[in-house]
Amino acid sequence: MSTTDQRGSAPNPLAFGPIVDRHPANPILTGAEFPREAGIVRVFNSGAIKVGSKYIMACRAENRALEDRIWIADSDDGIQFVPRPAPVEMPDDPEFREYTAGMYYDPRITEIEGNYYLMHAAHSGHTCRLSLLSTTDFDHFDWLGFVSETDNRNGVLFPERIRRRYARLDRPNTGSEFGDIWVSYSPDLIYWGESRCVLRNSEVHWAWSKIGPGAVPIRTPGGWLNIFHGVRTQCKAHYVYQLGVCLLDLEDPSKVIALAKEAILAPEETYELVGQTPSVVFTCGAVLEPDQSIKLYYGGADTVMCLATTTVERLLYACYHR
Ligand code: M1P
Repeated sequence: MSTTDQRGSAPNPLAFGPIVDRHPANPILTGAEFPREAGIVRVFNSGAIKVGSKYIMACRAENRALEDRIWIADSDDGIQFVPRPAPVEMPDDPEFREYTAGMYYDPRITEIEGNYYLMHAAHSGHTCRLSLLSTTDFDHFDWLGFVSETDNRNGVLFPERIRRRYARLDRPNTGSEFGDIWVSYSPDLIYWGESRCVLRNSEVHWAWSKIGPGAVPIRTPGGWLNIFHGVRTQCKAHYVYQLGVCLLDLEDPSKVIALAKEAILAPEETYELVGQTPSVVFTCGAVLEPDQSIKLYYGGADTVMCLATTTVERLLYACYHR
């Protein structure tokens, strides 16, 4: 793919235009659309998947007490989502209750071999670890347990086994590895190891504070497209969250094949700049359509849910040329 056509005249639009387009209906979902009695005031950082012809969103829905709910919303077109009457019933397990005290968030939905898994952050005081739910119907959910030590966040499962093992990306929060994206493997989704660093935040020049995995990786013939978030501290004053993309080796995702130099989405619209946390775009889900277009769902300012569209071709172009 070059920046000009074969005659060397017309510029390639991929070289200059946006890599993703915001949907004109943004924000596509707000707290006001949830049942009033639930007191939901924000919805953001929600996972999404397409099942048959329907779209399912696992919302991070938050009330004024900063209690999060994982709340399923349904859509026929991937744009207008309708929250169900009640949130997902979380595990009635003392270990889960005591650890999280109502703070579980940023669910990513991955389908693997006919089962749907929601990997999410579980918060306790100042630490956070990964937890895993499974479902076959999005009505009943089983809790498989905590699946990381503290302190880890932004876990996302690959949609297929890699070299016969389950694989995930995540982001250790503490220690010398703080702020980098890692890959780990598991024989059973519970016990994880063989961890390797994939991408260091120091390699992403617009995200010098930290980075983290975002949407479920998208398989392409040339590698896994990994849409991630990257954070910089602006004027020592506040964080700015943007989205980036890289391409990972299909058989060994610790190898980065290509990394876009530019962010693909930066907070610029009011609903991304103003809200509970200013200047945040943060993704937990993307849907690949049969025509290779992609619906990229993202939270705006930790307050509302938004949609952007792109294509596999545009993301690959960004990885190699932007
Ligand atoms: O407030 C911005 C984001 O902060 C955290 O991101 P990270 O995991 O990179 O530290 C998360 O709490 C995320 O939900 C939130 O949007």
